[in-house]
Amino acid sequence: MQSQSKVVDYLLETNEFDWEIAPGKTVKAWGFNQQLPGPTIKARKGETVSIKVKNNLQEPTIIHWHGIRLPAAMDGTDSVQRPIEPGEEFEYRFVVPDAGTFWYHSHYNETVQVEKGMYGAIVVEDETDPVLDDEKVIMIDDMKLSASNEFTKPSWFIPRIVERHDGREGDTLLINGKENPTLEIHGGQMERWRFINSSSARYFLLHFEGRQFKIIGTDGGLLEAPILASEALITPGERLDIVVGPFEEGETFALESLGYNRMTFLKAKRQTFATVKVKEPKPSVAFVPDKLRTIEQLAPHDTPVSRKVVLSVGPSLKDGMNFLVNGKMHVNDKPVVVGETQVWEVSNSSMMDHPFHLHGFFFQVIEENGKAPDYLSWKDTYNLKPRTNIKIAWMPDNRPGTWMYHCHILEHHAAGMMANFDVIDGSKPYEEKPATHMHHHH
Ligand SMILES: [Cu+2]
Repeated sequence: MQSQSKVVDYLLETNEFDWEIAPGKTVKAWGFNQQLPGPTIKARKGETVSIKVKNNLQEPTIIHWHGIRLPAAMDGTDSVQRPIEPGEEFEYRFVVPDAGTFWYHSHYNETVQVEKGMYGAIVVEDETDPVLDDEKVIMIDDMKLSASNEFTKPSWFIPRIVERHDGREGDTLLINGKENPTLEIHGGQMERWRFINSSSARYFLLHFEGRQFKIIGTDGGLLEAPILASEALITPGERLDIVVGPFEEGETFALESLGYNRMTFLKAKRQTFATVKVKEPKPSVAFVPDKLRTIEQLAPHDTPVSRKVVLSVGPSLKDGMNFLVNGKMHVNDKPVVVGETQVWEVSNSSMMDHPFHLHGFFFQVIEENGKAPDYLSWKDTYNLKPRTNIKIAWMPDNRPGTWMYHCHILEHHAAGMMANFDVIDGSKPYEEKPATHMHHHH
């Protein structure tokens, strides 16, 4: 048993640095400790993590710990802290209460900072994890680069509204910061692969040229039972833990994304992100049980709805299109009370997909378009197809403060599809906040 009081220390220094994404192809990345992705933060469930962030960029930053159920003050948004100015240091300190795959990324000027590489993985382990022969963290990203490998923003109206509408997608496809890397696995062995979609807007429809794998976990840790699949959608912000193998020595196949139509102007096609090579065989100790854990349902699917959240788009003369929550941009939503189960209906009335992300809490999807889901899971990011509505249940536990939800297509978030709300202690008086402050960094 690990001690509950153990503290795991990290120092993350943000910098601009040269990063070679392929032989002879170097970008001016922004990131942590001159690595892309940044260092993987590793801890065991229940440990305390102390992460000092030293900002060596020429502009402020804030770091968000996506999926960690931490205190509001540590969430890393400009609603709960002052930005970390150039030259400043800020210590994030929190307990990691859940095992699973999480990630950290800039939450300030994020359409620029995340695109340039300001992200990394967080892996929290527990003794109840299934035993595999090895594991890999696989961070999916893409970059939109000019012919001279520079990050540029479209300046003309039409390309600008395409990027605002679709989100920023690029032709430079990255796995762990590299173009078409080789992933190796021993013949006869089984590994846990922890996928994290850290791209601005790319929908990743995982496929291994038809080979089957087992899905064992989602955003909030293990499922109740493994699910056999040959493809799985991972939208921006989401995580998916799978078990791959065993394969035969000498096998080579693509880690690819099938085309997923999310109703963008630019259409997605089938693309290879990495190549998997199977090396000489080794004995296996892997064991994936049929029962991984129990997930209690938070609320029956016919529970009355306590709040409606409508994601939509509206016209904008200046920008072509605005992205809205309940008809407005950058919203302050009503508070929720500690200990009161929330059942929200989240609907997408637009004609494109949006991955809905709730900060700081996991939810269960208890209904989608009127039907109970096939299986329960803990989620913090869930994709809504056009004209779809979901019912989610979640519990605001005793972590009062200001939180937020937003679309995880970063350009949609920046264009208004976000809301702040408070979690409040019901025994104390609540003071309404003044009108929303805007979060624009142009
Ligand atoms: Cu969106």
